[in-house]
Amino acid sequence: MLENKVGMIFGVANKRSIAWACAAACAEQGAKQAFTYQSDRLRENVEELAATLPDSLVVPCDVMDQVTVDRAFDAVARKYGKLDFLIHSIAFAPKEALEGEFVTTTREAFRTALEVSAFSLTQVALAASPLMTDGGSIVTMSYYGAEKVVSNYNVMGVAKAALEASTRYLAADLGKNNIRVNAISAGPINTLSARGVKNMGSLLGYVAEKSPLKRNVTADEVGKTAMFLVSDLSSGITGETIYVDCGYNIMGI
Ligand code: 1JT
Repeated sequence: MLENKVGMIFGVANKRSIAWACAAACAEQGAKQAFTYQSDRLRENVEELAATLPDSLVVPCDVMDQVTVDRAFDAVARKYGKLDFLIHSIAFAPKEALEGEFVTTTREAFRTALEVSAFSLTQVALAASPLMTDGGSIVTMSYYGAEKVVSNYNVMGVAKAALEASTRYLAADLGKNNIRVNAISAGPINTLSARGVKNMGSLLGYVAEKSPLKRNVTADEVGKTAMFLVSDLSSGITGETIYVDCGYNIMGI
């Protein structure tokens, strides 16, 4: 399904990362992929994982530093000469911002969360578009806290709302270049990011009980949906937020 396609994956921290599940699903379909890592702390992890896939590339990229973003895309252009898809699976907010009340969010936490988690999509879409000469597909990760209040998710919910709106505006801009932009709204998954969150265990249990499928979604299921969204199977879909949450979002009382 993805033979002769080149992808760029942002957000692998370890083998449990949603970004890694997406990369594995795309690799299974024959894609070649470049991986970015945010800091030296993550370099070895990402290099080890990428080495298990054929013809991969690993490059540093911190979205807070535009120079590193430009360099990462230059490295992809040099190695592959083009880009067909991009998976954006990065978010950050200071730990204090993900507990207590939203009303106490500081200017600094707000700026950081929105810059890393939402603006970065626009940043990488702009850098990717000149390499997507044959059209392309961009996929980002959102969460239900973007549209309904989820206790403790706080400023990340605001950032994900901005991310989902950005998905629509980018889809409108880039559609003329046959570049599609979509978001996956994933149910909660126990990744490294989620690990730092208070009461994640009880949240996972609550969501599993309330969802139609009576379980939590897996990173693998999110990965398969990302593979669909970057493949030609989804050629008519852009600007959407697709739920991969075992149906949780459809439930009322
Ligand atoms: C971040 C973190 C973004 C955790 C995230 C996230 N998107 C989803 N999660 C899991 C989650 C977190 C909370 C939650 C429900 C799900 C942590 C690092 C910063 C970026 O609230 C009940 C807080």
